[in-house]
Amino acid sequence: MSVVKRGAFIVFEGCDRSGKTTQSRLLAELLKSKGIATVSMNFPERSSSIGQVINSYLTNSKDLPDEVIHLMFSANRWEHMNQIKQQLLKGTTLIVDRYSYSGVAYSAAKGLDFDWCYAPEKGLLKPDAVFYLKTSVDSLTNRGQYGEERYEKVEFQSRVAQVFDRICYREASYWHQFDASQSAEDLHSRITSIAEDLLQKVEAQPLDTLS
Ligand code: Z5A
Repeated sequence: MSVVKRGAFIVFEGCDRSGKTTQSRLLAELLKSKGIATVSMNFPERSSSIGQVINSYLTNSKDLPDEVIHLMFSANRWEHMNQIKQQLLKGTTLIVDRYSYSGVAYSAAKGLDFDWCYAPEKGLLKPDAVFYLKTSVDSLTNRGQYGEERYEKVEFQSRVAQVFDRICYREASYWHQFDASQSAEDLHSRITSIAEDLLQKVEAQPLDTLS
């Protein structure tokens, strides 16, 4: 009897315009071109009713207390957990653009308590790897469409970057930090070599949860 090998759960994190969407797309395209079942997702997932409230908040058409929007971002992940688990267990690799760590980084940067921010994430599926794209916030402001959404202000993004660094230290065992100022092509080839090793490594491992 053949045993189904599970897919890998890969997350991209970093400040706005650090290249997460670009690198997620390049990695997903590469894996698919090699015949590896791959699905891309991003958080917030804006199509659900919770996601639509988050979208209104991010585009500045709705105001909510910091605690409320934090819990809505988390609920948006929880509402997709079964779907994510099923995909992984049937052998599909998931490439996810932002996850719990963005939730913690943006809310703690507003001044909410770091541990309070982590609490609702506990029990969610833990990624096998997080690819953290890091560079100076100043260099990111020159990239396309910076400044259109609520959080895209330099001072705020600098605080977000500090919290991401703290999370990277806390979660060091499965975080991989990359210099996001290098070319998209160079980043892609570095990320690919880690991702390909990972796919083989995790296929027989049980899924884990955030703690
Ligand atoms: N948020 C939260 O508060 N709580 C949560 O729990 C979650 C999120 C999950 C949603 O943003 C917002 O929600 C976000 C955090 C908050 N804050 N804001 N604002 P989003 O995820 O929808 O944002 P995004 O659409 O993914 O975009 P982004 O993060 O701003 O960008 P990116 O994905 O990191 O970068 P990109 O789209 O790949 O590239 C940006 C530009 O740079 C583009 O013109 C590229 O061509 C260029 N680029 C990309 N790579 C390079 C390199 N290597 N060199 C030069 N130029 C490059």
